[in-house]
Amino acid sequence: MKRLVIATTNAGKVREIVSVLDGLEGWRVEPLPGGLPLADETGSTFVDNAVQKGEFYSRILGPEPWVAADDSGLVVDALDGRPGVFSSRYAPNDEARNRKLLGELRNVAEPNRSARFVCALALARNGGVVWTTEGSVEGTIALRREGTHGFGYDPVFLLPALGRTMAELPPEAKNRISHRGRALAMFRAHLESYGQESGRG
Ligand code: ITT
Repeated sequence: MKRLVIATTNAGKVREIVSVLDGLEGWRVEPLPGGLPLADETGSTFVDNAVQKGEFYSRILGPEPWVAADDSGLVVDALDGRPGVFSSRYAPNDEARNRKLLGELRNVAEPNRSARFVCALALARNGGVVWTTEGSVEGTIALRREGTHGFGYDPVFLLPALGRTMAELPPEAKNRISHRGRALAMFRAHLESYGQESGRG
């Protein structure tokens, strides 16, 4: 069995990643051990930051386990792409982040509230990234928070085709259409090919 450590400190991400990678043949999926330092996130793209996290945690965890790192966030067109790679640093917690976002968009009319979630994933081992992928999903910023599922900006991210926010979708439905779900589908397929190879450790 190969070990895959999910290198994120975000419990919402862990739930989604574990649920999509569940039952992956040849792999044992594990959370990040507690008490580790936090990786720097100084890149200007989601992929850059996922690579930084992957390199950092796979160096700390040593040569054996594989490491999956996730950098993700919300890109709002009316804010010239903000909060983008600064999504987690936009305000101190989810509630404050959503309040600040709705405040910044107070005077922005519905046709101009377009946005997307982006998720970059990096697969790393022994300090080096071996593969990356990215997924995204288009939506708009709702006028108010709706829904209790998910995490982060989900209550304010409206999926126009469904007429619901991401937080109104049950977890399986979010995983089918979300930025992370899309990136994870490719990630899972990639891991399946590694899992079938024998003798690669
Ligand atoms: P790690 O770096 O340890 O993975 P983090 O939460 O700091 O944890 P990021 O730097 O990638 O992760 O920040 C992502 C931000 O974007 C964070 O504020 C999330 O709440 C938000 N975000 C990411 N994916 C999301 C999703 O599926 N739904 C809602 N918000 C999301």
